Amino acid sequence: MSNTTFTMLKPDTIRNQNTGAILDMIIKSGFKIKAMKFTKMSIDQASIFYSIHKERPFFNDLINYMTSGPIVAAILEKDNAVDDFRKLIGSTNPEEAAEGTIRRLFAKSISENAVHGSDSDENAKIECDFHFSDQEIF
Ligand code: IDP
Ligand code: MG
Repeated sequence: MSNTTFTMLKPDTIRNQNTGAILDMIIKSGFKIKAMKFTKMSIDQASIFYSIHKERPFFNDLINYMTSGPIVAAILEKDNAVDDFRKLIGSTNPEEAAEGTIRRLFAKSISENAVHGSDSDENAKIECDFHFSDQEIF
């Protein structure tokens, strides 16, 4: 069991001015910030990041959305980080997300769903390495 996960506050979160409220929930839920940046993915970067979904019908929409504006990328630390963070964000579709979860509170649709959270320890490591160099992690 790893204690690290990776998140992105997606472009809708930044556009809707929910960055502070969501970061506050994350921190108050016991996650420590190990790395953080305000950045914007290129089409090429987003295509690599989401390459696991390249055959899905929503792939092009996903890449357009994730490159439509800046994001906040962060590495988070907590015991049981991957699973606890997935619980905090809730289901992919906000209509199915549990009460009080970030997606239930802030996401508008299954596509524009406010936040990303790694789905496994293995992918958390890949995603942290994709966005951060060793010197950017504290
Ligand atoms: P996750 O973010 O909850 O892990 P994934 O299945 O890994 O969900 O999908 C990655 C992202 O692709 C979602 O967060 C969402 O932005 C988008 N997405 C997933 N399923 C759909 C869909 O059915 N229609 C449109 N967009 C989707
Ligand atoms: Mg996923």
